[in-house]
Amino acid sequence: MGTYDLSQIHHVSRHFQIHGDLQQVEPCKIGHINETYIATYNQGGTRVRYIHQKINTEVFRDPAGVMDNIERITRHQRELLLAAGTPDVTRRVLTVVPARDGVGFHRTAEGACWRTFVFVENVRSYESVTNPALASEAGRAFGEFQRLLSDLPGKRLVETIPHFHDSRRRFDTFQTAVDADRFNRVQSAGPEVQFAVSREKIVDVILKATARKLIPERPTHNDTKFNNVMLDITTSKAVCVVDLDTVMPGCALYDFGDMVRTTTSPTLEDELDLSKVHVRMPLFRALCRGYLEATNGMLNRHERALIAFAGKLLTFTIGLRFLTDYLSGDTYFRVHRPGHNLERARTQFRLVESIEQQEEAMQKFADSV
Ligand code: GN1
Ligand code: MG
Repeated sequence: MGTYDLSQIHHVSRHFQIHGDLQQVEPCKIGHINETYIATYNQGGTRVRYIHQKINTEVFRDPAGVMDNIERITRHQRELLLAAGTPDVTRRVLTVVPARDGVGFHRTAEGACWRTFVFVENVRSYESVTNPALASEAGRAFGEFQRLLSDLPGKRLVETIPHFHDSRRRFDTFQTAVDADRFNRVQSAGPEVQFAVSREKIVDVILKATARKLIPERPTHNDTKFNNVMLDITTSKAVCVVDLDTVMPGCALYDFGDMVRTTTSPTLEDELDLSKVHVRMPLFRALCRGYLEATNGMLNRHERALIAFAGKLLTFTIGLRFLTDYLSGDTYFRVHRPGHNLERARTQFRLVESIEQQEEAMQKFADSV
């Protein structure tokens, strides 16, 4: 990010249906893909804030499809919450602020795509989880998110990144990057490459169950990192879920798996001290209970039987993506230092090992909820 241009944001902001004077802009550094800014406006003497976000169109090649999905799902969730009499609905679901021409995003003369959301006040996110109550909130938030989409009317959602969680493809892309070794980095990633190759067989398990229709397709979030849950600053209760670009047809287990990856270890995803990286069972239990209670019987028995496995698979697959990006010259995930993607991969793989050690106990707990 680094280079942001206030006058550019001023210019962009004028294209949205906002009735106020822009006073201040702050870049928000969370997230590896899009550029996000928090903008403060004076609206009739009151301070109001909005999010302006530049969509990474290298990653999201169909921004109109992305925004169409987001407008549909947020509208549906808002209607359900309103019908249930839920208070504070503009904090519970993101609100898209359309461009002046009524479209969900604005394309600049240079081709950049920007969108705007109402800023949700008095919330914060965390990069890691410190106690079971927070893990439970994560499970509840994403579980409820999935449940509120289970009866989404209308056509199938757009696949905003085709094959996003296709672990077989992710593995094959990794293999191709190893074989090509365009950046001469395979040698520096010996143990990680070895690790990935030795786990190849896990990549087909959920895909096979899906192909056999044992596991259904559902509208899912697909990027259920803990920092995508906004928690109330005062109560620490989950308020809403953000980062909706990858909401599309998917598998509930992938969402759960990414929650395991990002809530059960005390560490960040790029922790260097691998001795600290491990699954804390009390956090897993809290997460799992929160999620299963919020989805409220929605999952079938095949999905439920793969709860712990999903944690392992997702952690492995994200590790594989970091490793592949390292081997391919760091073009996808934003890096903050040389070797960053390799470090991230190493941390994910350490967590995979920890899940392997506790997988049986994790699944046993899931079966008991
Ligand atoms: C990316 O941008 P961010 O941090 O929300 C990535 C996820 C990864 C995650 C790893 C569209 O998400 O799939 O799990 O990094 N999003 C995309 O931290 O690729
Ligand atoms: Mg994301």
